[in-house]
Amino acid sequence: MALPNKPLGELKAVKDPEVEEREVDILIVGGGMAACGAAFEIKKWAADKKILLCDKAAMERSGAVAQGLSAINTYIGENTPDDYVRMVRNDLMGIVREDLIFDLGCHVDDSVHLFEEWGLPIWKKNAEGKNLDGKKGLAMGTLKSGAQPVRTGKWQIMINGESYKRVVAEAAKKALGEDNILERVFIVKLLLDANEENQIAGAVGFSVRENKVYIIKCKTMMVACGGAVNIYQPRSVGEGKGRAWYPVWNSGSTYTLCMQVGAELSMMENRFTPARFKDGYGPVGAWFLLFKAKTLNGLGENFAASEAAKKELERYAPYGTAAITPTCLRNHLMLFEMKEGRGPIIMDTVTALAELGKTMDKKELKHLEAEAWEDFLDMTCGQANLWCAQNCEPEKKNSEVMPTEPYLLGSHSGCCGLWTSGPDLDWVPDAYKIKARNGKVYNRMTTVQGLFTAGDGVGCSGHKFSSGSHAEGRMAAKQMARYARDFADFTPTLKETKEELVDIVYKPVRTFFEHSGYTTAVDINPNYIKPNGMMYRLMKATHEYGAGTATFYMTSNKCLEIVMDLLAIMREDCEKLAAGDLHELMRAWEIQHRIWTVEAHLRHIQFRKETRYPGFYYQADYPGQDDENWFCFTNSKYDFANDKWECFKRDYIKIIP
Ligand code: SFD
Ligand code: AMP
Repeated sequence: MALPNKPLGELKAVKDPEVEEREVDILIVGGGMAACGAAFEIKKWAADKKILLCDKAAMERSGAVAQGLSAINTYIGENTPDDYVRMVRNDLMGIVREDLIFDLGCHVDDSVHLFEEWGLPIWKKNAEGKNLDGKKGLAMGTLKSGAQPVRTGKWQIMINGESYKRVVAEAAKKALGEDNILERVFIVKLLLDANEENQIAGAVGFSVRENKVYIIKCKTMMVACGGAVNIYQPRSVGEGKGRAWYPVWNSGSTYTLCMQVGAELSMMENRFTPARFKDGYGPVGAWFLLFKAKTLNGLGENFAASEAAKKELERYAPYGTAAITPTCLRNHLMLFEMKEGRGPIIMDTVTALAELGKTMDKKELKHLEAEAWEDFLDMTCGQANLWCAQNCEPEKKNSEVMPTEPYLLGSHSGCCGLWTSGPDLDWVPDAYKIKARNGKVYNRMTTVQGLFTAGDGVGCSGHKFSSGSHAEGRMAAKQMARYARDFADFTPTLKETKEELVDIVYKPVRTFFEHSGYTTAVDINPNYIKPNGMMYRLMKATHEYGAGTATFYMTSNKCLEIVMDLLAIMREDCEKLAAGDLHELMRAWEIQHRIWTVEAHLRHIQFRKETRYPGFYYQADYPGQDDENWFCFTNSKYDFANDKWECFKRDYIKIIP
């Protein structure tokens, strides 16, 4: 007999799970910032409708904000939505959906005001211009009542955000009601309607805490499962394995779930490889913006201010020469230095803190140092641990910065995702509006009828961050309520039988039971592959051929051809995935979602014959930007029935001058 898969701790899977069938009007998949926004908003517009939210984890600590955050990166405040569009457009090298960005810019602050009302401490400026954090900030009143936030950059404000997600989840749960929420339920697949073409009708998933499959029918649905992490070999290996910057548990479900039912993807070639504190993945924003730190090359030079950097940036005008250098080009400059042998890149924390300290008394200086630690303790505590482990006091010792492995996301400084409808307003071009079969336009609906998304799911926009994702979830919720009302007569009907769906979801468990007795080592078996093994296969392939860190983010036609071949074989072999417990069953589905997502990413890179985002990735056969042929959106659609991908262009339309 083979040894049990995991001797302790995990819940063993059984061959025949219990099945629970539900029918609701509105289904929200995910429990992160966008889904919490939707959960908070929806009852106000659909009090009479049945609503259900499914999160694979526990909402208080799920998704990207699980560890908390130390800043809210999108707060419009004294700025204008037009200017917000210009900032996002420049950062994303020109090709963005200005309708979506403007629309978000008009609503995002309301979410921030709610966060404060719910108890999130937001730093304030006092009359002398000093920073007041924590409860002290409250003395100045709320943002809504006119108090001034502590701006780091033009758009970002500081918070004491260790419990940010708890605060937001609590409000979401209260508004929606615990009875309407299923936590620890992983959604595996979306289901189309049997009668209405291209209409969403439900989803199937399973509990990771009991042997139970959920089959949920709905009239309309939002998928907001965040971005994709661990699709490339992470820089953290060995004892550091498990650390990443973006949330390790977000596995591209948003993109895979939607593309598998035929939803159109957009700008999937775009990725985010953020510069982060090396090995701990600590974000750099507060250091650059709040502490005014500079990065130095290995020779101690402020390379970003050099003539060589200026020349390099001029190649990417007007973006490269704008007042704020786009995120990908900031990376590009770092990589330039490293490739020339002038690495590593160092964040000069010592000088930055010393400079700020010049105008401070002893107590204020201590507080400043505490803030430097709190920045990480609030959102990336592993980085603070690493500083401790390496005897690093940032006022005495500088730290290295390094671009990470690639992540796919649509809410931070990236813009991949689904092609969705813009708002039904007269200034929005028709090409940006998606009509349902009743002829009406539903904001944030994908090209599948009744299927909505938000946050990391909405492509071509970016720079929404936590606040914008929440606001976008609320916007989508309102539209779903409208859809559920407009299609009140629609009864979702599934194509698949209950048995067929259980067979799909529990296939890895059944494969395991059928074959695990064949060998003594449970992970090694000629009849199956474990998700862990598949994960290594995926990471090796993307790392080496798909513009991973192994090649300084460089790929080529030939490399893409090879990785496509490898992905096709992986997809074939996924039929033989085996899972002995419920955690492993989740891993089996996560890896499949990852493989599909990264395939879409690489197909888009293959299609776009230019290098639009130097610093994020390079296509060696097409270096440089080709505005004449590629100043457009690249979209794709997967035809599940015939296993065919189609990649095509859609026009970019400038709305804001
Ligand atoms: O410092 C399934 N982000 C930052 N935003 C800010 O406003 N300020 C910051 O300071 C930011 N920084 C930052 C950020 C993120 C991280 C990880 C760090 C630092 C370390 C970005 C925001 O957090 C991000 O933009 C939003 O959270 C995106 O919201 P959303 O809703 O699109 O994704 P989510 O919150 O990750 O939630 C995803 C949910 O889906 C669930 N899920 N549920 C069911 N079935 C499945 N198959 C599922 N797959 C996933 C998840 O459990 C989760 O609930 S800084 O770097 O700039
Ligand atoms: P990060 O910590 O890198 O995720 O950045 C947080 C916020 O600060 C985002 O809005 C970034 O766009 C912005 N940011 C980070 N670094 C810089 C920089 N060097 N210049 C301007 N903005 C930055």
